[in-house]
Parts: sequence; C-alpha cells; structure tokens
Amino acid sequence: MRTNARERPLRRGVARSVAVIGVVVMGIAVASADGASGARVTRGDVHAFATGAGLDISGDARMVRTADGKTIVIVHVEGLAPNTAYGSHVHQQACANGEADGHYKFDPAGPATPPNEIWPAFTTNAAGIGNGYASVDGTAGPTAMAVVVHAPGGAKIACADLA
Ligand SMILES: [Cu+2]
Repeated sequence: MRTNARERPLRRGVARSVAVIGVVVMGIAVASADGASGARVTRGDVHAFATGAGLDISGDARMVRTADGKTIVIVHVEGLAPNTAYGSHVHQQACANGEADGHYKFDPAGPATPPNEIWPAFTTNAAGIGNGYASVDGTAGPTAMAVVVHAPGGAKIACADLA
C-alpha cells in the first residue's frame, strides 16, 4: 500500500526524535549534577496563564547554557489538547510581568526568528503531552527569563519561569 509506505518513514522519524530528546534529557541531568562540566542550568515548572486557566496544565522547562557556548531549551507540558501543534518561545520577562512580555532575542535588532530567538515548539501526542526542544549557538543572556507556550491561535496559555 502506498499510504503505508509513506507513513513508515514518518513514524521512524518521530521515534528517532523522541530518542534524541531522551538522550538530551539524560545529558542535562548529568550536567546539573556535575558542576565541573561548566554548563549552567535554569529551570521552572509550567503553569497555566489566566487565558489557559480552564486547562490543568503542568510540566517543566529547562535551559542549559553549555560550556561550549550553546543554549538548549527543553519543555515538557501535560494537559494540552491531543495531537496539536503548539508554539513555544523563550520570553524576555518573568511570567508574572506582562505575561513574560515579548520574545528573547540574542540580538535585539535582529530577526524575530530562530536562531536569533529560541523556539522549543512541539506537537502533543494523543494524551495531550508535548516535548519541545531547541538548540542554538550562543549563550543566552540574563533576560532569557521564561518559556511561554502558545495556543494554535497564538494566545499565551502557559509559562515557566527559568531560575
Ligand atoms: Cu512566545
């Protein structure tokens, strides 16, 4: 069947992505425990904004500034709609300050797209669970303060302060 032939590579790709995220999470756990690696980790729990208050959203977000000058962000969110693509970005204020304000940019005068911004977007599984991942060259500055999750329409629905 032609349909199956098309689906198989996609499924393999998804499985590979999940495996890659798993390896990265393990690597970060090691980095957190081992200060000698030189990586700096900030993290926070994901909670719903007022606009997402009807949803029982939970999860966590992590930012790793690696010793070799990369910034990696991982966000894990539960309680979302199934099989849905969500936007997610690093924002430049705390969640409680203007709903985290706008996007963090490495170069404030640069483009509003990666890699000048950090976008750990994701698509949820059938259980409404999503795992987002982004890795960019450069060490994020101190105003990379929160990870925001956006509904498909763009509304800010959830946030995690990175501390
Ligand atoms: Cu955003």
